[in-house]
Amino acid sequence: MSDAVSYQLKDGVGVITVNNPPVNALGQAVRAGLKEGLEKGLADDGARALVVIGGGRTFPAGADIREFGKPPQDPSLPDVIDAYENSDKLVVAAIHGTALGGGLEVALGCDYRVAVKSGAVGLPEVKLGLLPGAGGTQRLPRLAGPKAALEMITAGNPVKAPKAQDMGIIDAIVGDDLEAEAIAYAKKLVADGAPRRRICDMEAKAESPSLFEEFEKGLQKKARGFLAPFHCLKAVKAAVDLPFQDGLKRERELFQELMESPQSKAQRHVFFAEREVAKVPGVSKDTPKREVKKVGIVGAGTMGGGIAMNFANAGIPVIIKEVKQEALDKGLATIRKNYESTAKKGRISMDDVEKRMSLLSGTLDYDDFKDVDLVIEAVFESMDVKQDVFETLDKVCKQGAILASNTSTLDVNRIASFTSRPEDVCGMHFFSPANVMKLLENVRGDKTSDDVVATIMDIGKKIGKVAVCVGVCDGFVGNRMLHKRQAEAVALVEEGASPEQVDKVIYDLGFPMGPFAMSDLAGLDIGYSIRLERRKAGDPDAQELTWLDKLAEKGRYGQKTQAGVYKYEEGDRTPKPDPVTAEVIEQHRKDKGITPRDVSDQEVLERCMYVMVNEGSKILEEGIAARALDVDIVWIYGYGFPVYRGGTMFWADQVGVKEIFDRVSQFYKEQGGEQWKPSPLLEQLAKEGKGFHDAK
Ligand code: 3H9
Repeated sequence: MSDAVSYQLKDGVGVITVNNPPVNALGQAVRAGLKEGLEKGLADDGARALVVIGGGRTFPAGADIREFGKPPQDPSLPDVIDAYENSDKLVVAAIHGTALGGGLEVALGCDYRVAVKSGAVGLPEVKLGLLPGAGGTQRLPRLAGPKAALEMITAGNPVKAPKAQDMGIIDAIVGDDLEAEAIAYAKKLVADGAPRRRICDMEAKAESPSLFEEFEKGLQKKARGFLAPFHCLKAVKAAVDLPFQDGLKRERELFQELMESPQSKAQRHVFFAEREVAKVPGVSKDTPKREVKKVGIVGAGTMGGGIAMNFANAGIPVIIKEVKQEALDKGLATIRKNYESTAKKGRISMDDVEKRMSLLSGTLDYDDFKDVDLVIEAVFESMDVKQDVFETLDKVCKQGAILASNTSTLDVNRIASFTSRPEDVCGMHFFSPANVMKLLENVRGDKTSDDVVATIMDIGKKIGKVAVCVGVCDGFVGNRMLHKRQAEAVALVEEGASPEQVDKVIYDLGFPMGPFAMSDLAGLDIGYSIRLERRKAGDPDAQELTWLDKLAEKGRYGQKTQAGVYKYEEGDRTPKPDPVTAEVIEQHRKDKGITPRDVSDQEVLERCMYVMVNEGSKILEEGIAARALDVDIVWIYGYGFPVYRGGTMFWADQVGVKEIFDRVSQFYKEQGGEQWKPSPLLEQLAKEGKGFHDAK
């Protein structure tokens, strides 16, 4: 037998154990081993029943995703499961860890399922742009009912064992000595003469006649743009409408369609990219990490407070420094309010609120930072203010403390130069709201030491962020690209497009909102004050007032003043077109002597998106991001880039780098501007017929 699966007779029961670390994925060797294990068990006269179990940390967590897209190798997972379902001996699946995807499908091919209390089951294929393709869409509705199956399969979230037991998926929760408990359970079933329980013999009955129609309506809102959830729905419907074997056939067809779709390729890319970003070039598993037992935060404003919550949530004590008692009290009160509102929604208990609040303390005195291991500065974006803060931190913080800035635009190398220990200084750029947004751009300065980088990447994971390591430049990866898109969006409107048109094109691509709805959300005053600073500093690109600046000058700051690019009804965040904006734009065009022209949606798409790809390419060239996948993850977790398009650079590869290079070159010829100067990397890849993800 292969090493990946072993068979042993124990106490009259044949035990088939999967051993394929880290997650017992069902690759070819495991599938072959499972089949062989079953054959051995059936041939073993001493085995009255069989148990399937995962060795190590989990029951199989699914098919081996790395095999997808390669030629299929026998035996197929559906065939293996079919063999278990039709075995002559009763089979019990013994679950611990996470029985996911194909793993749960194997368990559904067994007669009974037992699990330890901490175990979980789920069909997360939808998150990879797929559907459960080894009978999951046909067996789960028969076992748990179509409604519950629809919910589990279209959302893809795991369900803890006790809930799974309530749903009928798990037959019994057993003690932690899982193997012994499962053997005992199997023996008892045999002794009691328990019947075989093939799920394929059961019937799936829709709970209501309009179940699928109503569910689809909900999906249209929740899963806009995604293909897989709708295919999942069709497959589950087949479990109700068709006999088992026909349903399996339908499931296979739908699965194949998804497997070949660009969406699934993109979502699988995101799955691996999300894990790969944690591996920072030059930093290995052996790079030492510093211990972070206590964190100091400078600034109790919206950002500082949000950052503090992340650490308290992870059980790490935080001390927050403010200048005035009033600001400190206000900051802590806001944090409490946020926690209480989460508790009201039932997501945490009031006990949790108190536990987390007890980890937070405030101070007006930097001396209280003497014992912190990490400081994150979240004060006003001004180099002078940062200088003050970092000079002080340098004086008060202990040797070895990490000094991080949450700056989104300022030069981290300059900030480091204000201290006598630039090797301990880095950026930790959180995204607003900092307690919600998953992205963390960890900025490595020229002198930041490797162990500091290793530590902040590790801390990012501990506080539940997706941390991406980036280099120093204006706006780092995300905002640097965003600024290019924003400038292009503003220019498109100046030339003749409407803000609604630009927003619709970007929304239709799958973003949660377009550039102008986003400006209204962030506040037009923010961009306006950044441009004022730049104007003062003599930046030639910021000398003229844009039409957005003119709106801001009228006090139209966006959602917070119920008027910005759009207008907003009281208590409603839906943007509505506003004639005032149209007038401001018209006057602006007149002032500049511009005759508006028709701008096509295709031009909006190309200019807003290709300018970002060109900038992303420059970011790669300069080594600000190490790999294209880092840029992808920044855009997915920081700006809502549609997951099913795989991130900016993955999307560019799917569109075709050559096509993008040609258009970028043309825009450069027609309009000039640094933003359209083709990046040499873009040009090189276009010439070689490669994509960003082929480049090393
Ligand atoms: C499926 O089953 C299709 C079937 O319906 C039909 C077939 C016909 N394959 O996440 P971690 C790697 S689709 C290959 O850091 P954790 C992962 O890349 C599948 N590799 O650990 C990483 O590698 P590295 C449905 C996999 O403890 C390492 O394992 N199943 C797979 O934070 C550790 O992973 C899923 O979608 C895989 N299936 O979380 C489950 N899974 O160390 C996907 C993991 O080189 N997996 N790896 O970076 C997960 O959700 C999490 O990995 C899990 C553990 C919760 C299991």
